[in-house]
Amino acid sequence: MKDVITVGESMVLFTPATSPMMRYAETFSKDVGGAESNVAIGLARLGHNVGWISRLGNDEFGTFILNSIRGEGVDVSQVKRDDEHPTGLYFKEIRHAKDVRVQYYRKGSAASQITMDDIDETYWNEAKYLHLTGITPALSDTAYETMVSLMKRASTCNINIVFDPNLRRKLWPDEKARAVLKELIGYSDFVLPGMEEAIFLFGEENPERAAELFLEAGCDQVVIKLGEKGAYYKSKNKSGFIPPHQVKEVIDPVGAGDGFAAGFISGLLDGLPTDQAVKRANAVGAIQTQMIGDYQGLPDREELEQFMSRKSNQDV
Ligand code: KDG
Repeated sequence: MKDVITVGESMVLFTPATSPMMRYAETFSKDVGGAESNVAIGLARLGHNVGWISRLGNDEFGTFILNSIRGEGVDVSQVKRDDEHPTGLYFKEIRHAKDVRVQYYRKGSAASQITMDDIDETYWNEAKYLHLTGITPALSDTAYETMVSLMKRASTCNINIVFDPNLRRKLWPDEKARAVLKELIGYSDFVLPGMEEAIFLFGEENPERAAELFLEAGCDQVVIKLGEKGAYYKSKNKSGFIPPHQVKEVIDPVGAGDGFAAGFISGLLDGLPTDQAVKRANAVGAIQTQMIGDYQGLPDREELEQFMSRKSNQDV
């Protein structure tokens, strides 16, 4: 039985190697990116039993992604290979830590073709947590319909849905994104938005009031990521601000939210109270920013414990 199942697209990630800007770069480094597989890797590194469901092109890049994620200890036995649709690509320019630009080449990708036939219920319905993000419904109408069916189905089983809105404005129009993400929040147990997503969805800049709006939209618990200010969590009975784990310098912010999700779910799996799970989430998110790559910085248990036991994390 798996602790966590996650479903979503992973892509080959190219990062300019000889200049931060793609137009000047002569060589690129090849890597893997994908919010859901980042979370899966984060959980596997923390010792949890996790499976990632997706579709990949039956191409060299698909094989590269599959081998990389398998090599991180994630179960990829459910991943389908597609002869007709390619693996998606994405490019990441880190001009500096506060100016990271991404370019996707994923329209019509294998993962955008995902349907409920790709998602074996006997595999996922025994897991304790199902992790999903708002990237998948942005990929295609089919992927949106699959998400809705999966979430509706999962909410009738004894499985907790953790949903990260992961707004990607390059993938769909704002109005559609707003309506769909609000709909999916309604099927979720836990929602993990960033403050910018809270503002986008509800036009509310105050985290306490925004959290109420998430609960009104239908989830049981919300944890709003406040970046350098930590996080704010709220359920019907409990709420609180959790201070951040600060780091001296952010090297690459991409993947911090996925680290946060991995840390939070890991805390829940270990039976921690919500405030402690959020504290772990803050720590994993902060550690992930210390290395280039969408998941490379994610810590194992020992690194996490060392980091959390430091009085100050400014020296990391
Ligand atoms: O959260 C990090 C992801 O954004 C990245 O790994 C790539 O999944 C990705 C996306 O859609 O941007």
